[in-house]
Amino acid sequence: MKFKLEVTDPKSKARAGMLTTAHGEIETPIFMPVGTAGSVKAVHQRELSDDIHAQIILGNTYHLYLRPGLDVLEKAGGLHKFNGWGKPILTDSGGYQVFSLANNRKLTEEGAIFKSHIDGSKHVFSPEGVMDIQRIIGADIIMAFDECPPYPCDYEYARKSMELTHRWLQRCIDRFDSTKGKYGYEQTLFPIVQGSVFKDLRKQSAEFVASCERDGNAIGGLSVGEPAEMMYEMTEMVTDILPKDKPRYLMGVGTPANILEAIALGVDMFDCVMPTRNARNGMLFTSEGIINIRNEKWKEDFSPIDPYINSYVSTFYSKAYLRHLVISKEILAAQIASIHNLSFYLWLVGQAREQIKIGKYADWKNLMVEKVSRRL
Ligand code: PRF
Repeated sequence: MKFKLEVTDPKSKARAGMLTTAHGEIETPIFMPVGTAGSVKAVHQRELSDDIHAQIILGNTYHLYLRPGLDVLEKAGGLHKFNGWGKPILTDSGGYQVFSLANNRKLTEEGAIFKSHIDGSKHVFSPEGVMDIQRIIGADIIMAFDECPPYPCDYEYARKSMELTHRWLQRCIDRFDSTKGKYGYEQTLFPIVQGSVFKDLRKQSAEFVASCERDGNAIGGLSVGEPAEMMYEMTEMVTDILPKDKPRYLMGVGTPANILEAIALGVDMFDCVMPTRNARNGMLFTSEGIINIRNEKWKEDFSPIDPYINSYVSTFYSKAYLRHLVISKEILAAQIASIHNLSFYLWLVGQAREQIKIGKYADWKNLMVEKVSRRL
């Protein structure tokens, strides 16, 4: 995998770059729609590429391993062939999902033991196992197996957890580097920085991750309930240490404002369930601010959802019609709202990239954060 850093903003740490994978190029900064079980909820593949202009999507090891399972995925020729998404895919390693979804989970030096949230069956995830699974899924970018400590957590817990994540990372690297992809194309492994909200741990973790010299690096353990200012402070400490010539991925972040702020701190890649999950509850992100479409206020507002977003649904459907669909619990509501919100997120990072390229990101960001955070 290749990363070309194209431009750095003069008044912030924002960067524009180009990531090249076996399944195509990714312009950074980028937002990656979450396709947990191999599908971005309520959105089909042609909408993802042609309407939303997604360049890479996410899958989850935990979900895909449990269902449809590795036999099916391997027989299909990997996830790209199985779901028909021919562009890049990144998979999260499963540790985070085991802790948020599985039952009876237990952590040991070896890995995580858990019971499936689907049928209660017992499973073990180890760093080695999770590398093998992601090889079979066939993601272009695979994530190291880590522990994301809860917030708040005490210093000793965070330190021990970080040290375990580092030992697991070494095991991930050893396994990954001694195996090959199943389908003849290159895959790459991103390590994950942890350390909770403790500065010395974050520094230590970022230095360890940087020393692994992988193609890209991730920042985990943030956006787990800590104040936004703390998240930004930790992010900046870490981006100051991670190599400049490799992409940085801030996992599970966030609101439009969070993304714009983190781009200013030197982050290149993001994923979050927020645009799709909140869409299904009637929350819309627009270039003018945030809308709760269930609100009476939109009942007779026949203006487009967002005239500035160049996806078909954003300009074709009115707020009043979408409100009617949401209130009536029509399936189409989830589809339109999800496509719109994802189109907005991709538009936002695309605008950010343009502003970085003309050297005006910092000032634009300050205006835009205010705008996209407004409640309409
Ligand atoms: N680790 C992994 N996946 C994640 C996180 C993490 O810390 C987060 C934290 N925001 C989201 N997804 N592996």
